[in-house]
Amino acid sequence: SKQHFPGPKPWPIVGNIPDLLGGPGLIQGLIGVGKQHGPLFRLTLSGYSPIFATNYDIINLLCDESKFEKKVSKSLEMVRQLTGDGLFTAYPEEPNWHKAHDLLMPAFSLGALNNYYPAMQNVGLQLVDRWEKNPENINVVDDMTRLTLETIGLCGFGYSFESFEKEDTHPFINGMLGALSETMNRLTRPQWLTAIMKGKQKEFTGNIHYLNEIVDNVIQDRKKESGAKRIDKNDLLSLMLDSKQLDDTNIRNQIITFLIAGHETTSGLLSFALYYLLKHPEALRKTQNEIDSILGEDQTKTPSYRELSRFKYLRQVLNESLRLWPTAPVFAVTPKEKTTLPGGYEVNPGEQISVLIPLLHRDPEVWGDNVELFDPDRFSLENEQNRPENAFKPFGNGQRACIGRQFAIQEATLALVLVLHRFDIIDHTNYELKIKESLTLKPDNFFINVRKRVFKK
Ligand code: MNH
Repeated sequence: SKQHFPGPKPWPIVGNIPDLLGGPGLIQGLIGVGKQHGPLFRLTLSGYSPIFATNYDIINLLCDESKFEKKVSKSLEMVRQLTGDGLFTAYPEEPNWHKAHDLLMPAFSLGALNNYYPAMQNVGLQLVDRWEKNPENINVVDDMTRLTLETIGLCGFGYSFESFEKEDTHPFINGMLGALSETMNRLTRPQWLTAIMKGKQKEFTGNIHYLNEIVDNVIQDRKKESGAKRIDKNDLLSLMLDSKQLDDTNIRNQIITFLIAGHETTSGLLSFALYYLLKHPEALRKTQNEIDSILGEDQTKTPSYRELSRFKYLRQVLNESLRLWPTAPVFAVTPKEKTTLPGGYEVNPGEQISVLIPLLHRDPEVWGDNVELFDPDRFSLENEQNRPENAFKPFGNGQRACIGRQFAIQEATLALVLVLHRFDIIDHTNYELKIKESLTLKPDNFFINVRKRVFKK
């Protein structure tokens, strides 16, 4: 028989919005509600009623691509105003998704990534340079964002935001963050209120026009470059232009997509990983021992592209950080046909079912009793082999999973190798983790000192 989904009782007019707000953010609000009302519940938000899933058994079913497909969720629908039919926000049936996916997948494969390695190395060295010159009170999230933004800008379309040369945030980024934060605000702000906030509307469309203009100029400039000079630019933009498969608007959408999807998530990962290493000296010691054993004591050495795969323990640290704080914490699916979920709950095609990844990653059935403990050994080869599939989903699911995952892991590995080979990290503020939400999750107000490591003779 048909069952009503459980969930906190909605208030008149405002529904469950008060259950989510008032705390540190929407996602942390959802995690709180999920712990109480999971594994499956429904909320009434402004104009829609999404379903949420929190445990392994249910999410494992939702990952079956013969029965469920990606849903462009209400929040992605908002992001679509910036990214249109770019990969991340394209509807499953949109032809441009397949076209762009087939074209770009090979460019993100492990084999192709060594193209970008020189640029990644260069940016990584700029980060450690900065820290060498200013070892005190380092704003970790800011500097990691400099790193990831430079990297995606250079590897994606040969553009430097000059993040390491300038203290101020680049206007393009301010525009992007401004537009993104307005999209997030609109999720919980009543529609009638947005409709009368003319100033906000103007700012929002102004930001979007500005982003489009900058990116369109980059595209036009590249088109004007001739033969050899252009072929020389072995980046995603040249690939898209030379293939002649995608129109200019779609290329613009892909570039803005890579900037949005590709920089905050990775800088969040790097910041959480440093946070956990700071608080777990044993894991830090193991990580540094691994780095030293591969690179030796010469701190000017950078790992070669092929050496990157040897940092196995560091990879476990990254995975364990992504387990506890998957920086893109939600993805949504919808059934292809009317389906009944465990417990007798019926869902129709088009309905949004959101996977709360941080709770999946804390399901004791998979991860044991001590799920809050940071323990990179969970990702030892043996433990990985014994874990059921679909239990670890920081990059989403199936054909709509993250196209940039290897890119991100490579970038994060290289950056942490360079940092931890050169520096010890010091918790001078006795930092207590607080999480800041935008589209993604990041440690809030997180500062460290670094000290040059000296190898004993
Ligand atoms: Mn990424 C999709 C997480 C780094 C570009 N990414 C996704 C999804 C998750 C995700 C989750 C699935 C979303 C959904 O189902 O709605 N991404 C991450 C994380 C990191 C990350 C946790 C870093 C850590 N992503 C990157 C980088 C890039 C990138 C770096 C680009 C350079 N991601 C994408 C794109 C998609 C995506 C593009 C959409 C893919 C598709 O649907 O075809």
